[in-house]
Amino acid sequence: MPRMHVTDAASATPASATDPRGRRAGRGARALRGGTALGVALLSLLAAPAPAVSAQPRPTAPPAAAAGVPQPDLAGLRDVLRTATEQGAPGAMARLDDGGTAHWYTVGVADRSAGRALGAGDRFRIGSVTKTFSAVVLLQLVDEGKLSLDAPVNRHLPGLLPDDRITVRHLLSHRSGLYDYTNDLFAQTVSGFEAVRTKVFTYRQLVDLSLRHARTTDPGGAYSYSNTNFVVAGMLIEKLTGHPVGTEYQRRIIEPLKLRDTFYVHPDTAIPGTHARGYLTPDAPATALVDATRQTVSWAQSAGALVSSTHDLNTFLSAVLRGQLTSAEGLEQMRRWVPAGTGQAYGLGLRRRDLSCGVSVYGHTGAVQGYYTYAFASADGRRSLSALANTSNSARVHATMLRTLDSAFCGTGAGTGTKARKGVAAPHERAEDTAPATVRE
Ligand code: REY
Repeated sequence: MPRMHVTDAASATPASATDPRGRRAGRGARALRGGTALGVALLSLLAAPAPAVSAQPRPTAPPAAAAGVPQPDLAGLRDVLRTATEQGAPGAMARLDDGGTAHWYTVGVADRSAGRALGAGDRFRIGSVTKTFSAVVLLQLVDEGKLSLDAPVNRHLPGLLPDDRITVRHLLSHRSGLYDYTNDLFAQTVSGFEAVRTKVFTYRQLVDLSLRHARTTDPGGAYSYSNTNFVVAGMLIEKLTGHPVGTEYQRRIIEPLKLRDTFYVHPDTAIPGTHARGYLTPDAPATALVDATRQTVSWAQSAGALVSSTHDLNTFLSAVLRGQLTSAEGLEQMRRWVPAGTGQAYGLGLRRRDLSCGVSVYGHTGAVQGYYTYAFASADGRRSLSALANTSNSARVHATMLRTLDSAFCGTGAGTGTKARKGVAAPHERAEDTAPATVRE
């Protein structure tokens, strides 16, 4: 169990608050040590307004609370994280940004061997939230007149796909019918992971793995989540810009938004700076967690290999939804929805979740070995919630972590407090943002 460490800076002012990314601690921070077995850190401060975007300046409205969204249930949010650690996650954390006010909570450990408590500024692997970054880059290329959403992919990548009718829009909305090769790679969780941990794939090798299988739909048919789509998206980015995807994330998103914790290090296996280690849950019950921190994530690349932090993810999603990274038309395209399971829809690299209280939130989840990531914002981008559990392949932890959204956007009305249900995810939730066959029951 993590050592007890509670920090409460709820009344801190900007000048005195502790920044979770490691800036100075001030007089507002109050450290309490005591007798419970569980570590909980709570910090809350008035944060600076979102940074202006330098590459594509857009008018930035002053911070204001999200419109039409109930007050968050902060105690419920903390309880959800605590539950995730009780269910086997070594650590869990969340950061909520609401119209200029930030709250963050961490529970448990970043490193089981060292016993280091999870820090609110710790970096982690964000898995498929990377897809939203890739979609934004492609929508910027559309804005620049270099790409049309309804153009056949093969126009830019001649002969790559077996059907000329597959368009860029089909890729970004998971309606290409391209089979998800990760079904095959990770049918066996731990051995599958170890087989690719240090591998470096070319994009084409990943596409070839997919094309061994029949397609799942005709082009433009029903939504079927597939990493293959966003591998092809990465190929498009590289073909159209002449640069590696990492360069384009950097110059189009990371630098303009001043995201100091966001990195595309593929094929390096290390996460730069202070980070949470990731612990993969094996399929066999009562087996030891596997430290999966070091890996190339080459099996995902532009579909899932970015590293980030809760701070940066909130900044990013808020910027996406406020139209700071694309034209208004580009954002509108991202928010053209296709059905994607009960209470969910998918746009272009963006998921909509319709919560029990009637509020819809927009973002993505991510699952790479050792890391479950959740990054969503209100329609106006004014409230954003990013959360991490440093484990994966656990349907229970995933179901619990999804409840961070109810706490953050539905408030106490959602029944997310200590008495809330601790069930498993519904089938459509289990299949979210991962290859259907890689989902653990
Ligand atoms: C890959 C398997 C899931 C994860 C996937 N991830 O498609 C994308 C994402 C990039 O972020 C692995 N599960 C786990 C298994 C199950 O191996 N047999 O949970 O770590 O959504």
